[in-house]
Amino acid sequence: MQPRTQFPQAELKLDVLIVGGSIAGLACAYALGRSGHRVRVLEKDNGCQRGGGLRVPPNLTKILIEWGLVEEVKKRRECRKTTFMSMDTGDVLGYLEWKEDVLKETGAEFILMRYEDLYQMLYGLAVSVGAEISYNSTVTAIKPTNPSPSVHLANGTSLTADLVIGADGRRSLVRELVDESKDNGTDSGYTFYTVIIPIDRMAQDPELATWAHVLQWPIWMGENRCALGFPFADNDYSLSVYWPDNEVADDAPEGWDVYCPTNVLDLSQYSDSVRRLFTMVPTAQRTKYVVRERIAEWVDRTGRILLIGEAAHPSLPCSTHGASLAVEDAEALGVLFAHLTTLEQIPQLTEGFQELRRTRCDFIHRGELSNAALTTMPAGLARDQRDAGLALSLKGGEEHWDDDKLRAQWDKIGEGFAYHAREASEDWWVKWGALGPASRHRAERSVTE
Ligand SMILES: Cc1cc2nc3c(=O)[nH]c(=O)nc-3n(C[C@H](O)[C@H](O)[C@H](O)COP(=O)(O)OP(=O)(O)OC[C@H]3O[C@@H](n4cnc5c(N)ncnc54)[C@H](O)[C@@H]3O)c2cc1C
Ligand SMILES: *[C@@H]1O[C@H](CO)[C@@H](O)[C@H](O)[C@H]1NC(C)=O
Ligand SMILES: *[C@@H]1O[C@H](CO)[C@@H](O)[C@H](O)[C@H]1NC(C)=O
Ligand SMILES: *[C@@H]1O[C@H](CO)[C@@H](O)[C@H](O)[C@H]1NC(C)=O
Ligand SMILES: *[C@H]1O[C@H](CO)[C@@H](O)[C@H](O)[C@H]1NC(C)=O
Repeated sequence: MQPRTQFPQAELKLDVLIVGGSIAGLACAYALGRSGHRVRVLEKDNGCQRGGGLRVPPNLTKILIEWGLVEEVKKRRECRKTTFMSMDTGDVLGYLEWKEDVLKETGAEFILMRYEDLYQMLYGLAVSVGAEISYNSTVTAIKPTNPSPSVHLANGTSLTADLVIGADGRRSLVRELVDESKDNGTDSGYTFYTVIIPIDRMAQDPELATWAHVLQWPIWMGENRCALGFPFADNDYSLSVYWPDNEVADDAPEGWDVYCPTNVLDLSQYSDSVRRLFTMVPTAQRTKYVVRERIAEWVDRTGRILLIGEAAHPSLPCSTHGASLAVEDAEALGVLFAHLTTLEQIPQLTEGFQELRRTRCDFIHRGELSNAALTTMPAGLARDQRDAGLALSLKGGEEHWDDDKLRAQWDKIGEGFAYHAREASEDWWVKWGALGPASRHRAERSVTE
């Protein structure tokens, strides 16, 4: 891989500690390290294999290409189409297809890949710019000590840095310090169960074989439940089902580290094909959906402790944009901190980061929630209208899909794909950053929110 080499170097180079070494943490380590900041990542797990498949939308593909990963990206599977099916009958209700010209406008392809592959690419980039990555390193406390914040580890060590970044995911510890509202979230009553199925096994089932190698992600839509599948590697197919959790009595925690057997779930309300697919493997990864109100602050009072990725804006599990928002955050932070000249500027830039990224993340999150609502509608007039809209797509493609509401819905998704994190961040810098550490950011934020 060939990372962009001629990246501008920051005049003032910082010591940065990043808590969490998943997608957000590794991307951020690269984005800051490439402009000369000295970065250390503290990750609690042991760095072994993890996760399943990811859908990588064009905006993320775009950043990966700019980061020099064009060959890696080209190897992946492109995906342009979604088929919508009824969970009750299995009938095809309609299609959504990203046409070549639409994707061209967004600047890159929609691709499918392993979570592990994205992780490895970002790891390679982070190490290439000198980031130090420590595994088996659980952070137990973060303190806004003066003059610079400190991080405490489970083994008793304390470290300080000019800037501490919380990239520690949905159950963020750093957030507990930064967000004074202390919102622990509300259980939505839903869980996502993900299974990874060997494609050669699917191929033995005549009906499932038709999905095994099709580069698209089918969605089965039922009442308060849905299922989404896609092939993401030569022999791996991902299926995630969205599940009303009150049917499984236990209190598993949130996160990607919970597993359960597939045969204890009552799949009677899922279509035959979803049921067969899901139970082809013995174990499912379980991710509980905990709803958090918009997290008020991503930056602590000192301006030196900052949240990014899912720690700042937890999304729906298995969302299309979880990984892309995390990498966009990293790109934005990297662009801003390449302009650093004084320590006093740090709070201005961290505040600026929040200002810049908040609107985008809110927009994407609202879109994802309404897509989820659209695919899990209960029977009734609204669902009939949805299905009638979808049915138009069966009659000759997207051009005929002119139901206003649905069209507007998917147009919004298209807009999301076109966003360019680096350009947006550079624009912000030109407009506000170059003015120096003025207090206008706090003032403006309280006016606009
Ligand atoms: C193991 C794992 C597997 C995943 N698999 C998938 C998948 O298959 N499909 C999908 O769509 N999404 C998956 N995700 C979610 C996906 O990574 C996120 O949606 C998105 O990429 C943004 O993540 P993030 O980096 O902000 O947070 P996360 O990916 O949640 O990462 C947070 C990181 O912080 C570490 N951490 C947390 N607390 C501490 C602490 N106190 N000290 C040190 N380290 C800490 C965690 O171990 C983790 O590595 C997975 C996440 C994880 C952690
Ligand atoms: C983490 O610790 C475990 C147990 O001590 C060890 O087996 C593993 O190799 C360590 N992993 C890393 C990446 O250091
Ligand atoms: C504690 O963990 C940190 C981070 O992995 C490491 O640098 C340090 O050497 C460890 N300290 C002890 C006493 O083991
Ligand atoms: C959140 O959880 C913590 C620790 O479990 C608890 O002390 C706190 O009161 C909770 N906050 C709210 C708002 O429920
Ligand atoms: C990805 O691009 C889409 C549309 O091109 C855009 O709407 C979305 O905001 C982008 N996402 C990020 C995280 O930049």
